[in-house]
Amino acid sequence: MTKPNILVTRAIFPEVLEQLSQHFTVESNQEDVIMSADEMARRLQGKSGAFMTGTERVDAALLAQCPQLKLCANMSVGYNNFDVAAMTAAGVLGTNAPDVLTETTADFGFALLLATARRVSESEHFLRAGKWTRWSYDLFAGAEVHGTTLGIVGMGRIGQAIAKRAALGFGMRVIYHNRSRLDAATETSFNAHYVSKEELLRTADHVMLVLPYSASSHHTIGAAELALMKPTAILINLARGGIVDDTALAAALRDKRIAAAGLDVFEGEPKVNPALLTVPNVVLTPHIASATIGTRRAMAALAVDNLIGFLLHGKAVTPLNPEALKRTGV
Ligand code: 8YV
Repeated sequence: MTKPNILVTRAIFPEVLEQLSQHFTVESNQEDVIMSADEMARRLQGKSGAFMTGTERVDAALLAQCPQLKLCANMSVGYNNFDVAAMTAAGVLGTNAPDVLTETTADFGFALLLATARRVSESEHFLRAGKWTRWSYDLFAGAEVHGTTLGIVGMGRIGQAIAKRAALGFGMRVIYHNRSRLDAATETSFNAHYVSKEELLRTADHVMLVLPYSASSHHTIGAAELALMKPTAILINLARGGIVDDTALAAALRDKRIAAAGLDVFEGEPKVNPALLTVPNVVLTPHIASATIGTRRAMAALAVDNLIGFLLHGKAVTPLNPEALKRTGV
């Protein structure tokens, strides 16, 4: 039997390519060149599957040029890089990588919250610059994390893993806002209280954003929402650029309308709004919330399982749009 052809759009662990090569004829991109849409369409010719990451866009224009394509396996839980409706219309299945990154990403939520509240980056720069000459009572005195109220916007798998850490590890009061309310038993397990977005913003000491990006979550936090937050509050964005209006946030940080922010994702990343680079009360990281070697291996393994499962056995592990298959009769 001839092996199906697939494209791996970005550099990946060599052993992942090796495993894929046992089952597929693989065109890879270990040089990690970021492809234009035209280049990707060209390299997808004759491919029935693609191993992708959150940095590649799949839309109607691309799909129209790739009639053989059957599966796009995203090594990412978020899939706002996929136009799922266009994929369904074209009979192309999408898969994502849920669950395997939940705990690691929740850990990073606390890494960012603690680094921001306790001014880790700012104080380290001060020390490295040779400015530390003596102890003083308020040297880099920051904000408390334990025992405070954490507001979580988006209470999916990662939101719940954060809530568990907050309640059980840091003795925090957890309030949350989500499209749907959790069942009572789950709420009780981390003593979480469902509130409106406005109440959350007004009452939380720290706000963590872990909701998926879509047209309806665009600028969930803008100038009006920032104005509701306490002047002592810290905002953490682990979700996606575009959920926060970065221009409004930079102004709020500059004017101390909120105390600080910890950001792992940015509008238009990898570009970062220059105004955010000039304010000291922000901790900035380059979209690394899921970046441990173990978790990245697990995310890649799930994308591989989806490619093998679907292209060789007709069954994906984590399909996003199974209705796409009705169109192709796969
Ligand atoms: C990925 C992420 O690193 O899974 C997600 O949704 O944001 C990150 O874990 C990124 O999308 C690259 O695929």
